[in-house]
Amino acid sequence: MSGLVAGPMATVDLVASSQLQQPAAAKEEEEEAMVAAEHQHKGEEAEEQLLHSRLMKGVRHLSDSGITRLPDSYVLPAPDRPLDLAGCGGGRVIVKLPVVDLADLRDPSRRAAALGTLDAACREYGFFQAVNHGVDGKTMLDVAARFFDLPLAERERYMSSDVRAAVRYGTSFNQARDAVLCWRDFLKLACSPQLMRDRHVALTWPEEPADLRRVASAYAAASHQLFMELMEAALQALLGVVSGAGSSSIIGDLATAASQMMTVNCYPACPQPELTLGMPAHSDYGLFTLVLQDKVEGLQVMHAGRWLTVQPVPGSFVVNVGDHLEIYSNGLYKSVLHRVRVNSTRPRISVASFHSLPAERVVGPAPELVDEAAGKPPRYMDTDFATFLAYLASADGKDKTFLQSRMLPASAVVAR
Ligand SMILES: O=C(O)CCC(=O)C(=O)O
Repeated sequence: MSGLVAGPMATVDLVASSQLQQPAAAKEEEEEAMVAAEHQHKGEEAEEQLLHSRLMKGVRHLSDSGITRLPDSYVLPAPDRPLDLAGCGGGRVIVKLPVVDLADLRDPSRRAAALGTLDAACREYGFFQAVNHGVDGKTMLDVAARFFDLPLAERERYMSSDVRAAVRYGTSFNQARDAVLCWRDFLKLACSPQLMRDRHVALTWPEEPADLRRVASAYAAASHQLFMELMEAALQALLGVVSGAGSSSIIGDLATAASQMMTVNCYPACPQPELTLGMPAHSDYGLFTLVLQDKVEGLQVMHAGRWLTVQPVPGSFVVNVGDHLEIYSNGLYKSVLHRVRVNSTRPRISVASFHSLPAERVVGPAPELVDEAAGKPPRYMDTDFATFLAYLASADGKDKTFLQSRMLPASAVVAR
């Protein structure tokens, strides 16, 4: 017992006596240790800030700097990595999506068959490829690539954290909030037809390359036209209404006002592509998204529990159903999770155009598709952009939970 007590007491005594014997030296040592710890802390903080500001410059900058190892901030937890063999990441299964030929849709004698293809694709995959559309995607992809080739100082001029800005350059998915960063830089251009009628909006877009404003403006107008054509086709297939006739058609509303946003994506070559993603799994918010991709594959869609890699078809658009169209179709059309993989050798460029109703518009299931007595209850709550923003503020926004959050309880039980 005494031995147990004696130890600590003796220690205290020793410390006390050494303090008495060398008070100045001990204090100095202690101060030095504190200063050193503070320096180390400040050094670590400064290093962290330096790393953070370096990462916020984006992945093109990192890739150009010749890194050979992926910085930790981009390394996904094992189950989220693209080659999660235990889950559904698995091997590289290439899919050739159903093809909707606009030449057929525009030909009255072949329209019915093309409508059937579009309808089946939206129900089964939530995705299709649109060909023979007449939109000049090549020039748009070319100017997009040249934008990302500009020096960082030029690109950085358009960096903004304001998600509503008419022009916004950034990196990752949501760089201010992402726990793990994505291997992507982007340029977002607000380009709804109403904004485009006000020619000033394009004047806020990047000055370089010199042809960007002209090319992107023409492209925005052409993709809006194509979107309207595809929406008319979808409504005809779903409801049997032609060219906006019928009480619940939203074509008339869209012709008056629509929301449209263009995102130009750059996925540079990545030193360790197996550890990260260009874009995490997500679904899109609007009605239809039109994606133009270059020759490099990377887009993957979730189908029957597996990730399928979309085979790039030069000149085509990859079109996907968004959350609004799933809600409007009362679940008949699927807004499907998709993500982007990167690779170690070939940079990839894509341009995604997001189309929907204006932000203030409420979207709910089309009345024609709801009939409680016939066993077709509404499967989703009405929703608007404010609800979506509230959801984004409350969740991490990377998963499909927004759509799930709008499902009515009965349908949540039978949810995919
Ligand atoms: O880069 C791609 O192919 C897809 C882009 C995408 O999913 C998006 O911008 O939301």
